[in-house]
Amino acid sequence: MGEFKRTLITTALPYANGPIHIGHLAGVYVPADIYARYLRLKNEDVLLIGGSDEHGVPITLKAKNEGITPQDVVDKFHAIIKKSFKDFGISFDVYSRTSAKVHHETATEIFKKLYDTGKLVEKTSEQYYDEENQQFLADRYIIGTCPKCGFERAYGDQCESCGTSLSPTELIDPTSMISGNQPVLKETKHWYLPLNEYEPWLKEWILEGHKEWKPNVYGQCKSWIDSGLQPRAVTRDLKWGVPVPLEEAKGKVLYVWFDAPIGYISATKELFNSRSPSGKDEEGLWEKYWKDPETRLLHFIGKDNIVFHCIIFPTVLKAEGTYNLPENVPANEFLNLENDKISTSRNWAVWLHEYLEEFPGKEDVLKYVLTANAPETKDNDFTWKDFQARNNNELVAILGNFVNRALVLTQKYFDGKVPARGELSNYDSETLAAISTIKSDVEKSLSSFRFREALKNAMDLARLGNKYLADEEPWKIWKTDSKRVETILNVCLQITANLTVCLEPFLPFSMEKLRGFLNFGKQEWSQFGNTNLLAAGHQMNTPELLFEKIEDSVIEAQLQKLLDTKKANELAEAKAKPAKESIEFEDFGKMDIRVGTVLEAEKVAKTKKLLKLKIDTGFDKRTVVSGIAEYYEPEDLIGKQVSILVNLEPKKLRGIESQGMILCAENADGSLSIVSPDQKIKNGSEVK
Ligand code: B3M
Ligand code: ZN
Repeated sequence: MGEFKRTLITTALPYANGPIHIGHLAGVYVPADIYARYLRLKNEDVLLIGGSDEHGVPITLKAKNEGITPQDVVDKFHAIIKKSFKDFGISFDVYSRTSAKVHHETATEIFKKLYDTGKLVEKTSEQYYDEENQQFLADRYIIGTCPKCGFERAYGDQCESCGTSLSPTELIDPTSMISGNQPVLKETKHWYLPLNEYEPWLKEWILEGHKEWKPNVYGQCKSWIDSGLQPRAVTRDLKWGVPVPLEEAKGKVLYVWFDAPIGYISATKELFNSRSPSGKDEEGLWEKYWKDPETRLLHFIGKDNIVFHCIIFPTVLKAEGTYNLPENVPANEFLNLENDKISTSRNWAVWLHEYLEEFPGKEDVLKYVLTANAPETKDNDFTWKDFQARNNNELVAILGNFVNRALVLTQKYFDGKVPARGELSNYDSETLAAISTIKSDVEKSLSSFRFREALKNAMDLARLGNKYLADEEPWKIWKTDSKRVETILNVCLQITANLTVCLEPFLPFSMEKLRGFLNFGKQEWSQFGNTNLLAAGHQMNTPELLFEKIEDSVIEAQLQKLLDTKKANELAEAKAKPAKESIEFEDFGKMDIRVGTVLEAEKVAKTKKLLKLKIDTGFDKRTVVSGIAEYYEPEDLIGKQVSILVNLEPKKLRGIESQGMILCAENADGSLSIVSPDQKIKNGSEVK
C-alpha cells in the first residue's frame, strides 16, 4: 500500500426512511465489505464505517404522512437497517446514526469552526413561506406545474415527470404541501459555502491530482467543475436536523448534506468511545483515522452522491483545515430490477430483510450475484433468472462441485485424512503454480476496485480445481494406481484450502463452513499461494454440500411477487386519476345519503367479509350487510356514526336483506375505511 499506514472506509449513510434493498447493496455495501475484509486478511489497519442518515425533508414528509414524529420514523428504520446489515454480514466496525448526540456535537463544531474562521458567506434571499403554518417551505414541500413539460405535480427541486432540476420559484401556481395554500415569498438569511472560491483548488486536486479515479467519477466531477461552481447554502429553514449554532439562526438547521458526511467522523468517534473502558476516547484515537496523513480515506457511494463526496464535503474538510481528503471515491452506477428502476415508493425492489427471511443461509449467494453483476462501469440489471443461473451454474456447479468431490473422494479413499504428495507431473506443478498467478490477478483487480473482475479471477481457482480433477479422473485409476490418487487429491485439497483464503472476502459464511469441513483455521492473505496449507495426515471432518440448487418454483414465486407489486401499482395509479365522466347535479341529487349510528354489529356466519349491522337512520332502524369484516371488529363499530345510502334498492345477501349501503373509502391495497362525519351529528342528517 506504500505511503499509507491505515485505511478508513466509509459507506454512504442510507436514509432511515425505508429498508435496504439490493441496489444499495450492489452499489455500496457489498464492495466496501469485500474491500474491508480483504485488507483485514492482509493484516492491515482498516475501519469500515457506516450509519443511518436520519435528517432531511423526505423523513419529515414520511412522518407527516403517517402522523408520527420524524424520530419515530428513523428509530423504526434505523433498527431494521442495522439488523439486516448485521444478519447479511456487512462487517461494519461501527454502525451509527446522525440523530446521535456525538453527531450533533461534531456537526455543530465543524459548522462553528467554519463560521468563526470566516469560511462561510451570509446571504439573504427570498424563499417561499407558508403563512398559515408560519414556516419556510423546503423545496420538496412545494408542488406546482413544471415550466418545461406542464406536469402538474412537479416538486420545488425537480420535476419527476421530465427530470428537470427546478428551483421553487420556477414552478407555475406553486402550492404548499402543508396547508394547500399558495405560499408567499419572504426574506430569509442563510450561510453558504463559497464553492466558487475553491474552484482553482478543486481543479488542481481532482482534475490534475486524481486522474486515476474511475472514469464515471472523474467525468462527473469534471463536468461539475467545468460548468462553474456556485455558493451552496449549508443551512435550511426546517425544524428537523442539527440546529444551527447561532443566536440569529433560531429555527434553522444544518442542511442534511452538510451534516450527513460529517456522520462518518461522528461514527468514528463513537467507535473509539465504545472501545475505551471509560466510554470516552480520552486519547482522541479517532483523530488518527481522520487527520494523520498516513491514513487513506475511501468513500464508497452510489453515483447520485458523487458531487457531495468529491466536491462539497472535501471543500468543507479543506475549509476546516485539519482533516484528510479522500484518496479515492469508487462510486458505482445503478442496479435495476427486472428491467425497471428500483424504487422505494413503488415497492419495486428486493428488500434485504425480506431476502434474509425467504432465503435463510443464502447470504453469500446474494453477495455473489451482486458482485458478479455489479454496476461498476454502467447501470446493470438484476433478474431472478440470472440469480438462479449464477447459483446453479457457478456456485453449485463449479465451486461447490469441485470442493465436494475433493472432500468426498478423500473420505472414501483415505477416511478423510489428507494424503501425501508423491512425485509431481508437469500438470500437477503447473496447477499448483497457477494458484499464485490467480492470487496476483485477484490482488490487481481489488487494488483498482474492480470487484467483478476480482471475483471472476477468484472463481478461476475453483475452475482450475474442477478442470484438474476432471482431467485426472482419480476414480478411474484408484484400483490400479492408488499412489497417484494420493497425489491428485493432495493437489485438490491444497487448492481447496487456498480457496478458503481467496474467497473469504467475497463469501465469508461459505468459507467458514468450508473451513469447518477441512477442520482448518482462518488464514491470513499471505498464506494464499502456499501449496502446503494442509499437512499430510491431517484429519478432516465429514463434508456437507456447500451450496444447493435453487429450483424453478422458488424463482417463479419471486417473479410472481414482483408481478403482484406491478399490479398493485397499476391499480393505485388508475385510482389516483379522476376516472369517471362528469355528471349533472341532479344525478348526484338522486342519492339519499344520511348519517346513521351503528346499534348492533355481528359477523355473518360462514363468511369472511360480511358484517350484519343494525343502523339508526334517524327515521328508522334498518339492517345493512357490509363487506368490512376484514377491517373492523363488530364491537368497535357499535356507536360509530356512518354515512349510509338509504334509497338503494334492497338486496338479499346470504339470506339477509340489506337495506342500504355504508360508504367506505378504498385504500390502494384494497382495504376499506368507513366514511364518517368528523364530529357528532344528528342521525338522519343528509350528506350532500
Ligand atoms: N443519505 C443519500 C442516499 O442514500 C444519502 C447519503 C448520505 S452519505 C453521507 O442516496
Ligand atoms: Zn417537467
